[in-house]
Amino acid sequence: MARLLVTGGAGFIGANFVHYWVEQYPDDRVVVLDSLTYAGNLASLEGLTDCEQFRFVKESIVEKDVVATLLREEQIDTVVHFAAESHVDRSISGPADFIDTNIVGTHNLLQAARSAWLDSDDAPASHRFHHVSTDEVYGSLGPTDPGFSESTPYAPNSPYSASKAASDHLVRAYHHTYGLQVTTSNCSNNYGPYQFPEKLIPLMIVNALEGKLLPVYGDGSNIRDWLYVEDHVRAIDLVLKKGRVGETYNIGGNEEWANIDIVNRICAAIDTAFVDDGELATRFPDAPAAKGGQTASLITSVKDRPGHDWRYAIDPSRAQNELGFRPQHDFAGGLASTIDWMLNNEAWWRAVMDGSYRDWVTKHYASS
Ligand code: NAD
Ligand code: TDX
Repeated sequence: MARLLVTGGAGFIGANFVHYWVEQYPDDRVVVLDSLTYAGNLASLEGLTDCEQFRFVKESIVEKDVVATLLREEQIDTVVHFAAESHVDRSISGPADFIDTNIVGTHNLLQAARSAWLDSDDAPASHRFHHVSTDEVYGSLGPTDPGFSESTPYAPNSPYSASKAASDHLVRAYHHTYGLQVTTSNCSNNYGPYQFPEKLIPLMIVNALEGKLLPVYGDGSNIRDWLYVEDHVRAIDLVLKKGRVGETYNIGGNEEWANIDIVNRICAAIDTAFVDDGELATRFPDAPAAKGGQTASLITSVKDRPGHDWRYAIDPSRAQNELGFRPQHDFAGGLASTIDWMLNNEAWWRAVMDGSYRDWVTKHYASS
């Protein structure tokens, strides 16, 4: 039986990880530590908060003492570290929070883990610190460059990716210097249920349903390698179970798509959904598809993101060969599931976007 501390477990990937873990490993203890920024939602952990193996703690990883106390009190032997400021555009308009959470927060966790696991008489017999990172630390690729491998030099271009790169280096240093048992995964762009509608795919879906413009940065030719979130979560499980301590693993979907192609696919899928289900026109009367129009009419080219990386792609060889990891969802299937999920979970995205779930959080977790 493992005792996990999952930081950022109320965010997009963290929440998917927690749902997966509780179902797969019902005997494990799962403690979520999340400060519930705009991106963290208890609504994403629905059904778990009453579950005995699960505990939610609303605190920040920047609070050193909180983390140290929690590791000891809960006898944590495994940290899975998702908590981060994660949106590139926000890092451009306000980098300071990214430095605090992604760098200082990660360092606090490492310090607390070192103290509880390496410098304590009642340390668990074995431990693991798994750090969830991104392919953006490697910078940008040209059209014919090979995908990022674990030995590709770091070249972060945004304040977000620079802060993640710094955290990766700290994790590595705590292994080499102190012997902390760490692993790191650097993953490509995720999509799927519970993703906050500021990232490309959920934003385009929500805007299409509400008849708002679909803002495509620049000429829309930028390419990302897309992975359905459930596959990322399985990959982390494999790293925890089979990964070599001290190593990093690049995780990708082998699904490279240009932004404009993704937006066009979303538009076409929404047009079809409105034809198939007459009720959608009543639920979303402002959507062009509700009036027999084309969702693609909303696509608008807007000013490019400063320093916009052109292409990301992953060389998945190590994860394939060492962990046996293969994505189970292709992009067509994953995108269709994501659109279905958004259509069936309107209450979730409306609540997280207008912040109304926060009243409930304040009442229940004010003093945790
Ligand atoms: P997210 O923004 O959806 O969620 C982040 C979570 O962290 C939120 O619940 C937020 O409340 C919490 N958080 C933020 N600051 C905190 C703090 N100081 N203390 C405690 N909790 C805090 O992010 P995500 O997309 O789920 O990403 C999770 C991790 O995966 C991040 O580390 C990110 O860098 C990495 N990653 C994301 C992607 C992607 O495509 N989304 C791809 C690769 C790697
Ligand atoms: O409105 C938009 N229009 C647009 O053209 C938005 C929000 C994005 N884009 C473009 C920018 C990117 O080329 O779409 C692409 C994807 O953008 P994001 O969803 O913001 O993701 P990205 O910048 O690629 O970073 C994501 O993947 C790696 C996550 O946000 C990071 O947390 C993760 O590490």
